[in-house]
Amino acid sequence: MTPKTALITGITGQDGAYLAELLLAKGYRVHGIKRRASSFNTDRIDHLYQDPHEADRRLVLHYGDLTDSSNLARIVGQVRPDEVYNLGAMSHVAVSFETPEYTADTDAMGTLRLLEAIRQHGLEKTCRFYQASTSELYGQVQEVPQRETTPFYPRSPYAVAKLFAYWITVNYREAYGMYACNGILFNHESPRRGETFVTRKITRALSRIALGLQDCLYLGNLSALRDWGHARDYVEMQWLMLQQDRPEDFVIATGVQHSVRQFVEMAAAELGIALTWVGEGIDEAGVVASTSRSDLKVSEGDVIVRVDPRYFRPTEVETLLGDPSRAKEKLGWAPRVGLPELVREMVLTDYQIARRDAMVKLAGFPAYEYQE
Ligand code: NDP
Ligand code: GDR
Repeated sequence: MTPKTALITGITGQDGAYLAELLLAKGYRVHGIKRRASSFNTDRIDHLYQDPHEADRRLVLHYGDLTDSSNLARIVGQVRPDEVYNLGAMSHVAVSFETPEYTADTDAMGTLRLLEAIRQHGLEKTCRFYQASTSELYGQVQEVPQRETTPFYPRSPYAVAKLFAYWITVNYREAYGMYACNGILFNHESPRRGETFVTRKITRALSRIALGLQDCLYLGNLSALRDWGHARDYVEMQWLMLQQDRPEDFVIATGVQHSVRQFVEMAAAELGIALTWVGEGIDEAGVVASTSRSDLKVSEGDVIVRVDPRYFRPTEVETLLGDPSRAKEKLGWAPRVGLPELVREMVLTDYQIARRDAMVKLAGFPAYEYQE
């Protein structure tokens, strides 16, 4: 049987890397679109890299961008994929308030450009299309928990752009009979998560604080509630959604909710740091930390977490909780990893990275300091 060919936009991102691994393991030929950057930006997929001079490569990267329709059309025409996974996006909600027009161009128009490229090459009846939709569509929530039928109320330029992408995917399904579907994914994290999303920011910073590389972690809204799952689990569902008899949209979530504050506590506990919260209010919240572990440097009485209003969003999504019943029933899908294991895996990885940085510093070399 001829192996299937997949095209992934956003292959250099968290989900793209896990999905590429999964598809390669299933025998697919995988093509990915990467952006030109002034530095290497393929860290997450370097372990999958195959030299361009190798014959019969199964992973091929193409330079491209979702803002460039001729580029997308050319790649789709060359690759003639059986499946397209549109994971590429300006995916940071807070940053979308800073770059709203670019976000709309990439996340909304980019999706349309990709769908049109498929149609332009006459592939609309053969190529299956997955759109990375998001729980951010629910924004100001209208129903708890959120399911496929819950009305949308987006609260950021990112979410509004993704709303267009959601509906244009539905429209191409209805107008042209395309196998096109939306995965409405709730937050999913991993050691590969970008460093400025709150979970990774927390596990990275607390690990660095524990090793004396950083003094304090500054956060925004500690009360925000999210339904956090593991990215590796969620990409499996992205693939499953394209293997059904007919295209449908699915909510993917764990059905369990925690606050940002609880995430901080869980990560600190993994590191052996005891926290005493001092102040509940938005501006006074802080954390006094102490540790029972002699190998950690945090000392009793250190304030290691503070709230900084610069991380508040002009309009916030306070609470998200998904109902994955439909995915469980129809796709036979259930998340395997719960939050405690996820936090443990992220802390373990970030602690190793921080240890390496501490050794580099000890040897007199400049250590990586960047925080946001
Ligand atoms: P990441 O931010 O880790 O990855 C985004 C990817 O998109 C990167 O490969 C990035 O490239 C690429 N990209 C950004 N802008 C463009 C552009 N203009 N043209 C082409 N590619 C571009 O996101 P995740 O992997 O976490 O998420 C994958 C998708 O799922 C995104 O669409 C996101 O919005 C959506 N989503 C994510 C959820 C989550 O919790 N992770 C939940 C719900 C939806 P580069 O590496 O060069 O920056
Ligand atoms: P989110 O993820 O906005 O849900 O979007 P993020 O981790 O950025 O924020 C989650 C919640 O934590 C609060 N928060 C902070 N967030 C960040 N980034 N930095 C902070 O310092 C901080 N302090 C508190 C936020 O206000 C928010 O309430 C993610 C992205 O992956 C989207 O692409 C995806 O669509 C959604 O998840 C589902």
